[in-house]
Amino acid sequence: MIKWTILALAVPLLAACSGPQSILDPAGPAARQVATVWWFMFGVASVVWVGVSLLWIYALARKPRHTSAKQARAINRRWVISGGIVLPTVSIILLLLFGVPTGRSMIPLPVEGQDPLVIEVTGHQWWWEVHYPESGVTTANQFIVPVGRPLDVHLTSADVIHSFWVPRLGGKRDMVPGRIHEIRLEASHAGVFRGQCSEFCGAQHTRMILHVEALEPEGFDTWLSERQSFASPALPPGAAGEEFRDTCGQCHRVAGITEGARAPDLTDLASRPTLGAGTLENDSEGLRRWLREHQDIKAGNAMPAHDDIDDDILEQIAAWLETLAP
Ligand code: HEC
Ligand SMILES: [Cu+2]
Repeated sequence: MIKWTILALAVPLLAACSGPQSILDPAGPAARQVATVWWFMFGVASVVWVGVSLLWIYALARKPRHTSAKQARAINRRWVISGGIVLPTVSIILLLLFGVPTGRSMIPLPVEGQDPLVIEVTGHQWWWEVHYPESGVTTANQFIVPVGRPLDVHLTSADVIHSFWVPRLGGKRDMVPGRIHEIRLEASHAGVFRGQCSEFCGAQHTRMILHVEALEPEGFDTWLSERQSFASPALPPGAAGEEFRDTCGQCHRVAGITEGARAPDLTDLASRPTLGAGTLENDSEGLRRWLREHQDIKAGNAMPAHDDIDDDILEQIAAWLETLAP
């Protein structure tokens, strides 16, 4: 019995503390503070739970004592004042002492000697647009950042309210149409993390996943400059090229080729790990499945089914899309 109880208690502790999306496995200063607040609250709640349980057992076990009505009133008053006023006041002050600096660390205030990198992220139903204004680079569904540099993330939405949250980097913020919210984050070591839209935004809200990758500063500079200097390969000749320019290009941008602005920028498509915001692996099979079956796989997404396009034309477009990698 005891063995099973210990095992049952151990499972959540072992299972939930690591992983690409765990707040208990922080990968940056803001996230570390959030985790500290969490552990503090967990500790206090555990003490309260044990304390209340002990009092409860004591109350059940002790012999009833006879008190006069006056004494009973005094005891009641003592409980109301200590449990109803003193205890909450002290706990809330303690929580604020932890919570306020944590919230403050995610506000993009100017800090001497720091040069934050601005990244603009726009939520769409149901994908992420990611833009680096200083270098003019745009990508989608991936958030690539340098290690050790503060990031000022400017958040907005093109349609409904979404919410940006990369638990291992720090707290979340809503993305509201017509407004720009800012949050300061930082990655303290290289690695792959995961973000997820955290405000219900429609049928495919669960398939709005953000691939987050922190690179060492040199690696990040290379990543950016490769994209700045990349010349997109020419469209396939003939009908396939025309189809892409006239249909797909209405929504999708490919630098130097099409200027669509309603859908993920495809300029560095082949270098991205997933398709449809984390829906499919971006490999040769995944790409072809996306082009043919995306309305079955991610029903209702804003890309119309293209059943009218011949298989061999779509195949030529797919083969060309696979060359879009700096
Ligand atoms: C009406 C606008 C529209 C048209 C036309 C359109 N798309 Fe899309 N496309 C989208 C949207 C919106 C998404 C994102 C869907 C999502 O993930 O929710 C998308 C996603 C994609 C993706 C995955 C991108 C990624 O990073 O996940 C590829 C590849 C793609 N489209 C290729 C094409 C091709 C090829 C054509 C032409 C045959 C085309 N699209 C036509 C709107 C469009
Ligand atoms: Cu959402």
